[in-house]
Amino acid sequence: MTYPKIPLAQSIIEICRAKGITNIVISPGSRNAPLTIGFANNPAFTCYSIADERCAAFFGMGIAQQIQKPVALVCTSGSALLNYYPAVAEAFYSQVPLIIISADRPHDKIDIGDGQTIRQENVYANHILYSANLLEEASEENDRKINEAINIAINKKGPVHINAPFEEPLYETVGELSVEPQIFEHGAEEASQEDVARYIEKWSSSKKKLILVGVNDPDSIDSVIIQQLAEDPSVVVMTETPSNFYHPTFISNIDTIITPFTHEDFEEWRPEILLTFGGMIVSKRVKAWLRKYKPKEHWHIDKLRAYDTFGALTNHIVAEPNIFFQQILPYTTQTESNYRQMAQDLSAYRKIKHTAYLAKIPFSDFKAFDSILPALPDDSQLQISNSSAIRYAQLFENKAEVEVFCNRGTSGIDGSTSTAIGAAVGSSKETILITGDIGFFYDSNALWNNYIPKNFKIILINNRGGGIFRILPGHDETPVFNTFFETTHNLTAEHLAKMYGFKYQTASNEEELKSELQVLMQEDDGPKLLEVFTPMLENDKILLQYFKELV
Ligand SMILES: Cc1ncc(C[n+]2csc(CCOP(=O)(O)OP(=O)(O)O)c2C)c(N)n1
Repeated sequence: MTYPKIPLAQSIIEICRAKGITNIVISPGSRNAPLTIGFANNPAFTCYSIADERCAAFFGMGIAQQIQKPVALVCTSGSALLNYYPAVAEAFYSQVPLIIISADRPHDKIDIGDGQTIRQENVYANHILYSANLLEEASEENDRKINEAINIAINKKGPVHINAPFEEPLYETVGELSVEPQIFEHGAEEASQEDVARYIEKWSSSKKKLILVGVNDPDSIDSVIIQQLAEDPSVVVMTETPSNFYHPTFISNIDTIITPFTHEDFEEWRPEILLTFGGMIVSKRVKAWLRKYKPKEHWHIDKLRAYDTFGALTNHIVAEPNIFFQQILPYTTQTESNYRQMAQDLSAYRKIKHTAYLAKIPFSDFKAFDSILPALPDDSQLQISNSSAIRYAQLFENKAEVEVFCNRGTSGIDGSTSTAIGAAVGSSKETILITGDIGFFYDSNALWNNYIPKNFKIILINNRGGGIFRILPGHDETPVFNTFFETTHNLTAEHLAKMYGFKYQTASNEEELKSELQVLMQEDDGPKLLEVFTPMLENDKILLQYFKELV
């Protein structure tokens, strides 16, 4: 076997191997040569080469999101590791394990005028779970820090940083390891003793319980629990599109239901207990409602963190949601209530209005989603970019068989395509990305990637700018709006598709979209991109009128 000669590089690689890290995304550079040579020559690892570090990091995050295990990112010194930062922040807030390994110059070479040299230690200080600032010589102290970083990434699900200084020569190799790094296990964490009896009593006696589920992994809750929640007349379950939490009685189009609410409606729907789990909440309207009409109690279930999203947090239940439900639901009793019925009735009413409205509107962003979502193949994976794509998707009842993911940690538009490609690589499922045009062109380097599976597909909704800004209050049709908010353009993806080997299709009306979707979903020998052109000046009006016609 070929190993790097530098002992510290050997230690990092061996500890990664011992901890079961197998996916390594490497960006080119010289300072990281000892790591690159070591990882790439070792059959224990699958290595990916991605030049643009911003894309590399989101790509790695997409793999980690799917395999639920840390992915390591390896880059050179200087600004290279700063380009990881958007994905580091996203992984931090969306609890995805990432191990960032940056090569550095030795301490005495920093700030003396050398090139590609910056102050790398603790560079992600505000959004990292642990920073291992290593010293140049291999040592037990270094081993401890490397172990600690990887253990934390695994157990606390998030990004960690290992900064490794290497001195030249960097490319020398040896046939035998010169170190035997120590492997430390993570200390067992005290299981928290929740006040189960109190939860059971409160749950049984409350007549209005609202469960709100944000970004959540598929198949994380037992079907028996889902059924029990669905059958309880005092429980209303509201789910967001990336919650992957389905039952026909659950409300999956929150904004459609609550946007037309009056003060009296909000009061009537105000829960006694609000129970939340999963990550960030997309719906601004549900946040505004519950911040103003606060529940008496807000319980958030999460093994690691609880944000006080509604200014009403009373309990952080430190557990896996499934375990918590298993602990309390069998011991609760149902209480008489019309809460769920009220929700069901309104939901049925809104459905009629929703369908009637869609039947009469012209082709637009909104109408496009009505064709796209039902066309997704069962058992596929949907990745959605930020901005209005995720918000439109939330207005529809999505297929239970389709898993949905969106980078809601920081809601950036900067890495949706890279994440989607990583997720396609990390999962065996057919992956479809729905993206807006600004997000797509922003992250077009994502397509500069040799690992794109042939069943990867992009549906690009091109409304010639950031359509979201037309929907937000404050829109005023001025040159300043067009230039600095919407960033209006006439770009298309045709040449990018050609350059990166994607089959390119277009659609500009409903009929074309429906037939092009069929072509898109057919098996093929390479990835495909369907660009859907929608009317920039009509989209916002059509959406805003929708909310008016729901009552
Ligand atoms: C990295 C980053 N920069 C800026 C923003 C602010 N932002 C939110 S949406 C948006 C425009 C997105 O436009 P597009 O992708 O075309 O989607 P559309 O709104 O048209 O659906 C911008 C710039 C952001 N979320 N992330």
